[in-house]
Amino acid sequence: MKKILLFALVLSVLLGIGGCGKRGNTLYVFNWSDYIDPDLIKEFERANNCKVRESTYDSNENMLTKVMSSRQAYDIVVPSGDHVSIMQRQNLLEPLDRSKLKNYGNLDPKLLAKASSFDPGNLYSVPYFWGLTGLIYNIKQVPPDVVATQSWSALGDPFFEGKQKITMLEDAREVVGAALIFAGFDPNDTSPQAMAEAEKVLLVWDKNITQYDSESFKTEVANGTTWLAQGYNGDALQRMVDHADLGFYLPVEGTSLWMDNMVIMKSSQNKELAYKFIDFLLDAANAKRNAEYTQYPTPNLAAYQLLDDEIKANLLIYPDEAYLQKCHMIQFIGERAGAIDKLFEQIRMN
Ligand code: N2P
Repeated sequence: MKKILLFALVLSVLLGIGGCGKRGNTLYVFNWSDYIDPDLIKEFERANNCKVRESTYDSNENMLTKVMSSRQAYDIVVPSGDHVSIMQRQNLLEPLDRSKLKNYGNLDPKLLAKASSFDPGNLYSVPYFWGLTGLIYNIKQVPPDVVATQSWSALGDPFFEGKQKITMLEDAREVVGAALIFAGFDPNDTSPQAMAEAEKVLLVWDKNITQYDSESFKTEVANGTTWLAQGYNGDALQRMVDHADLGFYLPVEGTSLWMDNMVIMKSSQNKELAYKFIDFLLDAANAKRNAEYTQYPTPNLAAYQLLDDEIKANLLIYPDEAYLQKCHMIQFIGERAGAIDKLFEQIRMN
């Protein structure tokens, strides 16, 4: 009997099961696609003698469904602000011990104050990137006059009639939000009047939309399958590096503004390593590299200061104050989000 126990013990040590075993060496990160410099992950793995397993998602809705249904215990997830509130209310998030994040002070206090709107006191979340949503197009396919005014109205331009060459994001808050802004409302407004006006706009746009999808535009606008698409600014700018035929603008009427945030899941099996990972990404030099790779605006002030002037002056990444005044943060609106979801479903099913 003793021999069997000893054998089991040796085996479990060899297989790395138990106390400081395999799980202690693997960090499960669930992140948006194209949202981290892969070299940073490799460096973190080397420095901490661990493995980072990253899975990706392309919408908050898909992320939440997976988090709720999967048996996989993720350590770190990167929800947008409204979803930080949703997840916190479902008791999914670990309150953060800031003493474990020595680089926390690198974050911009102004953006932390903004983040307080969805996470009061910044207790559960660490801003990762923020950004804006706009329109990306193929300049060979879309005539200049369609995009000359840089308006959301391009989505309903008669040029696209019967062509089925536009996609919008698979994101109720973004799609209905764009229609609300175009109709002169705040994207957080769910009043019957706002919903009715948004519906009118969406019925026009929808005639030209082939699908509501957050991934396909990344390859299809460049290869000409899609001509115009709603997309997040960093995703669009990443594609423009290799493709001269792409254009992107932030619509003149204004747009939605969001912030995505690192959270540690309450169910995380590896919180110590999770803190190390977050702190590694908060390091100024690392956050700078990550911002250069993703092309999203960084909430890390120390990293921002290290960026080249050319990036800091890029108005598609860091718009000026006048434009930001026209942008609206996608807020947590509780049950009212139901009206937006319903309208989105109705439009995309019709
Ligand atoms: C990254 C998209 C993240 C922005 N591909 C959406 N909040």
